[in-house]
Amino acid sequence: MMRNTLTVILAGGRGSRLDPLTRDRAKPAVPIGGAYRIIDFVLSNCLNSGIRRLLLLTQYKAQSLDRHIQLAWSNYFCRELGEFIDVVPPQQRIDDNWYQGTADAVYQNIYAIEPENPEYIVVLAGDHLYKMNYESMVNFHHRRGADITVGALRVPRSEASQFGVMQTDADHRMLQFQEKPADPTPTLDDPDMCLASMGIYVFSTRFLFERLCEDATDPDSDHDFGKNIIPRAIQDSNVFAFPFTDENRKTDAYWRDVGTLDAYYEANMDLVSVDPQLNLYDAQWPIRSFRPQLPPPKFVFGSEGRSSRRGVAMDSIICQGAILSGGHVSRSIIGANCRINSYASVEDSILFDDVIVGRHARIRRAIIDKGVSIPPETEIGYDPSADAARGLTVTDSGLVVIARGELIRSHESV
Ligand code: ADQ
Ligand code: ADP
Repeated sequence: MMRNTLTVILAGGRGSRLDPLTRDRAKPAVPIGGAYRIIDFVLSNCLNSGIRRLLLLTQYKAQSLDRHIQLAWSNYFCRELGEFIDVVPPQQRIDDNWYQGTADAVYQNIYAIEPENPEYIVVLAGDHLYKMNYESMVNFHHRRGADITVGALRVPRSEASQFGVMQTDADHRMLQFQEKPADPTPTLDDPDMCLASMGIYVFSTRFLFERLCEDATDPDSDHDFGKNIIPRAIQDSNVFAFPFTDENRKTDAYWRDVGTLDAYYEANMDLVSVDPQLNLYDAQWPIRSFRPQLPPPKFVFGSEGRSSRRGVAMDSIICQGAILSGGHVSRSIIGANCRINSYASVEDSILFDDVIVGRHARIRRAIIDKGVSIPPETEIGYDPSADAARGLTVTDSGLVVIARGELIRSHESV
């Protein structure tokens, strides 16, 4: 079945709610879990599901993403066997517009899909965290003779307004679909839960092409799957919802759209927790990424005068090339090549690559972007209003974010 399938990954969203992490890079390229980028989860799902033909549609600040795909992913696909992962920026082949909505992004690439002649097209988003076997969803689509199948999971009704919300019959046929409704309709069996669209779809190719061409000439359309294509298809076509469950536990499975800084932070903290919902150490479902040639992480005594202190890390992920020389790290992610110097402490934080934490610096509940240097004695995250006063990003929950290139001065020198 997967041989007859081509996959399109939408990786063009702006991710503005993740600012400043998305100031220089697209959301799918934002680092996560120390050694990964957000897009690695969806691409690992593709590889683990047997998907061999992939188009990745980019649009916004794609340089970092593009480089990551070349380094980490292109080697897995053999063009001579008809396999590929192609990164496609908007090429204005059809008109002078960039991609307008998600449906338009696929429409503008019909010319690249058509010669491949796939029976099914899987459309995915490049910025979700989950583990899913897409083959089960394509099989479900095929067995029901569907035109469209939408990935679905149950979410609390209080959160449902940010999603497409569906009603289905007992055979999962979709009866109703509302894109981001203010007053979402709950499921029949639980008034506190709704069935939400994961924004991932399987289409029968001929059906999709017909609908995209029709939609392209509609001046009233936003050219969006959730707003236009799906609601219209329900009226006259076979549209189904594929329930995404944890196949081992038969429960709702882990899925996150890490749209905000707080959601992004929580997803990282899950990865370092003792019993994570998203397990990176699952040999049955490997999550792959680019592995730079770096020495292993090192933990050493740091010293000052006649005293010394162990470099220690607990409940943390420490990446290649990092050196903890007398610094203490707990419940944190330490990126590649970081340095945590003597008497420094890092708690509940995420450090991207190449961050230097000076002696006696103390960091709590912070996200620190690539290459930032924290001077000795500095405190970050202990007094969020002082952090905001020095121009750092501070979220409502008091999480401090330091952007790339931001110069940090210690409190004393503010
Ligand atoms: P949204 O989350 O609002 O809703 P949307 O902004 O449409 O998602 O983006 C979907 C995906 O496409 C994202 O991965 C984004 O990066 C990418 N994208 C957006 N615009 C693009 C463009 N012009 N070109 C290329 N890529 C683009 C959707 C559905 C909802 C569903 C949620 C689940 O519409 O019904 O509930 O996803 O997250
Ligand atoms: P990543 O941090 O995601 O690994 P890169 O280091 O490749 O990505 O940088 C992504 C983009 O940001 C590149 O276009 C690069 O030129 C730009 N960039 C790098 N460093 C800075 C900086 N200090 N300020 C602004 N832009 C930068």
